[in-house]
Amino acid sequence: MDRISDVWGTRTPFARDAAWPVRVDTHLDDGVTEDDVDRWVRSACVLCSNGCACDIAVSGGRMVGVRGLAGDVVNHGRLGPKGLYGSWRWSGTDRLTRPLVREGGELVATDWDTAMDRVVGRSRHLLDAVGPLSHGFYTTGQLFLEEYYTLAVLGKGGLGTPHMDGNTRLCTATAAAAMKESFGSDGQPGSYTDIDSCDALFCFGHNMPETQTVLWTRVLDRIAGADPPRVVAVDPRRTAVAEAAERTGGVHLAPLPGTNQALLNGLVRELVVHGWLDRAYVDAHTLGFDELAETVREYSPERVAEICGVAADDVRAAARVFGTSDRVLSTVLQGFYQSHQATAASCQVNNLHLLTGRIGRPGCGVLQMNGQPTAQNTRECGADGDLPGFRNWHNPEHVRELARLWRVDELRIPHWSQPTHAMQIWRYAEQGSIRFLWISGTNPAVSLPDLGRVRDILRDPDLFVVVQDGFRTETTEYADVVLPAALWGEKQGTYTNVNRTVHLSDKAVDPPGAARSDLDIFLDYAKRMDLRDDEGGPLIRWSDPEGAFEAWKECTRGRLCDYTGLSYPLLRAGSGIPWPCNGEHPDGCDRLYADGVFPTDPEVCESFGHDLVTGAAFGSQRYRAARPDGRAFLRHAPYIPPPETPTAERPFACVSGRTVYQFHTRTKTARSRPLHEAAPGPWVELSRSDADRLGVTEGDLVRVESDRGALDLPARVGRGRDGVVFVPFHYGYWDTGSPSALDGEARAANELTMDGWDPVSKQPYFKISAVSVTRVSSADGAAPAPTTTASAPADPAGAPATRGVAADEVTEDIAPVDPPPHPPTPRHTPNLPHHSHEGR
Ligand SMILES: Nc1nc2c(c(=O)[nH]1)N[C@H]1C(S)=C(S)[C@@H](COP(=O)(O)OP(=O)(O)OC[C@H]3O[C@@H](n4cnc5c(=O)[nH]c(N)nc54)[C@H](O)[C@@H]3O)O[C@H]1N2
Ligand SMILES: Nc1nc2c(c(=O)[nH]1)N[C@H]1C(S)=C(S)[C@@H](COP(=O)(O)OP(=O)(O)OC[C@H]3O[C@@H](n4cnc5c(=O)[nH]c(N)nc54)[C@H](O)[C@@H]3O)O[C@H]1N2
Ligand code: SF4
Ligand SMILES: [Mo]
Repeated sequence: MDRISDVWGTRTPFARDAAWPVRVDTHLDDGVTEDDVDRWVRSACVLCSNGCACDIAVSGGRMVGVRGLAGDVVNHGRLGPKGLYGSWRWSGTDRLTRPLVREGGELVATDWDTAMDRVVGRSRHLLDAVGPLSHGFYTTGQLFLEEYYTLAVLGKGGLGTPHMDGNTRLCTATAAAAMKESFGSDGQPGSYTDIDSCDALFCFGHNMPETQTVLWTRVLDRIAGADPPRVVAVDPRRTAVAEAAERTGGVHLAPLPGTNQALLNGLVRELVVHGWLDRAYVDAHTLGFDELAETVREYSPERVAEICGVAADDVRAAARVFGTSDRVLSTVLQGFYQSHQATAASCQVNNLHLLTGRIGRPGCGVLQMNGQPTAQNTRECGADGDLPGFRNWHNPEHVRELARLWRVDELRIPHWSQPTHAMQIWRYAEQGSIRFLWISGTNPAVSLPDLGRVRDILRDPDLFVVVQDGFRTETTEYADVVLPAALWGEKQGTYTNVNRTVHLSDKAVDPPGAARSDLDIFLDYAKRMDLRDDEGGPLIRWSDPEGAFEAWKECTRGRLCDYTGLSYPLLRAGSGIPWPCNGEHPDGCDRLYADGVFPTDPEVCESFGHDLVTGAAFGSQRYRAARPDGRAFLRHAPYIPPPETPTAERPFACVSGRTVYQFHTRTKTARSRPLHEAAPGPWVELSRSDADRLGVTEGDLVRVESDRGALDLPARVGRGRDGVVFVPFHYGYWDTGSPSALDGEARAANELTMDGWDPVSKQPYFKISAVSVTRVSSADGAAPAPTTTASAPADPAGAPATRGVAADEVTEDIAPVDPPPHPPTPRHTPNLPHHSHEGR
């Protein structure tokens, strides 16, 4: 198979409630056969949150291929283009193999002692002179659980700085926030197995076909089978979800960027007006119905149509699909999380399910999606602003639990104010109160909004910058110290995907040169800093991944994310296992909240909630007074226009996002030839009639300009809605030979984006910039945008078809074994008080 042209591979249709057939996808390096493989090493892909299990082929001490794991609950053997080509084919290329330190303005190679002496020297000096608030840690959603937990303990229990967050703030902060607001805690209610049973699938701002390709394969196989689900797409672009909506008798709603809350208020209103409600469920298991009904009253389909730029009848039709289908599954991602009123709109999706009682049973689920492969663990482990184990920083008993576990004074653990979110960490660095910034596993010089400002902050000589990565990136070029990290396949650890499934990834090969795992780097720092507990022993008492995992299990005991029933041998034996997994539920739990009891009890919950418009925290007293007692919250908010809307001068709304072949800032996928060649450079997508009006034809160079910056990009005359342009955010500067836009041509989408964020989740707005678009010069060929995806040209003959080459072929083995059974859905979610809501 050519899996560049055929992104989702061969159909294996299945009927509702049947088992999704197995299809094992294998890709080996050109010229390598299965006979050449010395060992297959158990792992899971780390190029998105789907968490597809795989085995890594090792030959002669090198990774030479991957094979999907037939018996895994997540992928039933399948892999997508990034999993097949992106996770390993860069190995042996220009990796960082030695630490680098800045000497006379230049980065020069050195040994670990010299590099760590500089890190520890600056750290000690600042702790003595200024205190822990001088330190900031900006991590990722791409390390392993053991690494995050170690980082969280050293930062929160050791140094005592509240300035810890991840790029997960840019990614899944809203998923966590929406679940905390509605259900009382982070933790995915639904399951991927809901795809097997649903009658309708709603994708809210989620281009699943390109960003969770294997999950979409499961959807396509349902659509191809008996009793297919109807699909509803909520996206201004004509994605493959929108095409599926047309094929299945569903609806494509293409709202103007930033108007989701108006649309969702309209959908909620339709449910109320038509009585498509489960009153018994609402009465027994929720709070806030009257306030919600009052808030949505004024969002008639006509008013929504006017605000969102959609047809009123389409709003009615979409609501009818939701209201009248037996089982509905919803997914939510960046078209909501990175847009305006992110948390408010994502909570409305939860409301659609709570109002209709469509939660906690097969085919009925909400997937508040993640993006990055291990973002779930950043949040669980508290390497971001959260406290480990979904603990509530506002609850003194939760803080005391951690203090006991870590044997430190509870006052050492920062909980005296709201944790510092990523954008605020960068602000403190800009203002000079943070003077030590340790960046691990992320490339902010491409991925943060308003890049001109980010470069200014990183360039400040008073800010000591440590960057820990496997490659030189745009960001390493601003570092004082660069630490070479081992990557996937070169280290051991676990991670958890969107639907709570935990996988173990074993070490397949040695890291290149002197590169070390992030775990070893953090442990080394803790040791050199001599971080101790109050008993005088070392604060961190583990020295390898399994030891860290065992320590983490204790931290989760009795919490919703209970890992105590898991172990490395158990995870290595079969497939991934979804938490909670403990003595009572040794096989894990497929979905949560089957009994309609939610973790909203004040002693259990992760947050006391917020006003969705201002972000004001409700606080313990008000929360307790509401007597949630295990009921979910129906949160509500009016629609408010986005901070930036098109004007006469900047008449287009610009959204940024992804293409199937590239991952983020391309540090891996640009080094994989098949993926690089499928989408080798940036472009801007215009609708056909906008292009006509501007006199632009396919491939013409156009200038896209916002109040922050300008990009000159080749135009794809595409299929999106009028008034909206799309720019992929993947393309930075390292492969142009210059590390930043300063000495090269600007091409990163984040030259355009703004410094602003959602009031509750603090997630930045990447999907709402007002821009002007002007023609610069004529085409020399089509834009370098793929033709297989949402970026396909309006005129199918307008650009050469995206395809792979024979050397990159993939083998598919269809139905070699029976599919794995679904994990069990327990009647009660472990560790929650068993409230009875009868007779309330
Ligand atoms: N191929 C690939 N896959 C990936 C990644 C990758 O880089 N490449 N990254 C992973 C990560 S970390 C993440 S977070 C996910 C992201 O996965 P997605 O959220 O699916 O990806 P995006 O392209 O960022 O945005 C999705 C859609 O939001 C739409 N949109 C923009 N503004 C609005 C709006 O105001 N309202 C609505 N309703 N829709 C809007 C866009 O048109 C776009 O099609 O993907 C993961 N998977
Ligand atoms: N305009 C715009 N901007 C966006 C988005 C958007 O849609 N539009 N999306 C946002 C989202 S959702 C995300 S998730 C971010 C992603 O943004 P980034 O996190 O900056 O993107 P990556 O390219 O994945 O950077 C990860 C870095 O970690 C390194 N790395 C990988 N594995 C390891 C490891 O095991 N250890 C260490 N130490 N390093 C490792 C990689 O080489 C790479 O340099 O971008 C955000 N920015
Ligand atoms: S869907 Fe995600 S996890 Fe699965 S193979 Fe593709 S990139 Fe990897
Ligand atoms: Mo993300």
